[in-house]
Amino acid sequence: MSAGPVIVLGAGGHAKVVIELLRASGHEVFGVLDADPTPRTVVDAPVIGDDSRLESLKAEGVTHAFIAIGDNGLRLRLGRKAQRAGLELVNAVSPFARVSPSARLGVGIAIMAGAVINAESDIRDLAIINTGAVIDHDGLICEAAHVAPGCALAGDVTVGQRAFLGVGSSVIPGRHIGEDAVVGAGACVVHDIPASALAMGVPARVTGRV
Ligand code: JB2
Repeated sequence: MSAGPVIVLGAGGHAKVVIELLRASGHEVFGVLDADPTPRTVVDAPVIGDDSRLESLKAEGVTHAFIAIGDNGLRLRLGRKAQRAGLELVNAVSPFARVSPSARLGVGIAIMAGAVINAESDIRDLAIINTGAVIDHDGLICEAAHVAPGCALAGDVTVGQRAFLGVGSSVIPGRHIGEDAVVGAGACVVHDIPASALAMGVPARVTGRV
């Protein structure tokens, strides 16, 4: 399914994965904008400038954008900026992810290979469901949250806006992760985690604020 030419923001590691996902779904990647506009390629896509190009891209026939930046706050801000410039945010969903037909997806979302999103889950704008992560039924992943590779979220888990769940972490059913919270790699969340908390370990304990 092709939605028209896509501009990708960000030229780092995340962008490499995203560009390959977009191509695998039939999208044409027009080019990449990065804070460092030095001409180069990212998995063969050319860096064509920085964000000052955003406003003029519609006139060049670009219709869609994808924000391929891991920083959750920045991704959310740039996503809204691209929308204000008249670009639609496209989703980058691996053909090897399994997304339930009853799941709801926002826009600007990355869902990597091996991810599983089960029934009636709600994945909001600009979230990342990374490689091999599992969101069981009725999950709510809020705007610009990032569920890192290999995470396992049981049913009814909520992840707040811009929160980050580190690689291989897990969450028992029904727990809430507050907005902007960070859960360390391999942690096991058995209690709710407050907003902006840093939580680590098994079971996860709040060790500070981010
Ligand atoms: O305001 C900006 C901006 N700020 C930084 N606009 C644009 N268009 N680009 C910006 N950047 C660029 O984002 C930097 O110049 C850099 O090229 C890129 C970030 O690359 P980096 O490799 O540091 O991180 P990443 O966001 O691609 O990947 C992180 O998040 C992923 C989800 C890493 O932690 C990865 O390991 C992770 N898989």
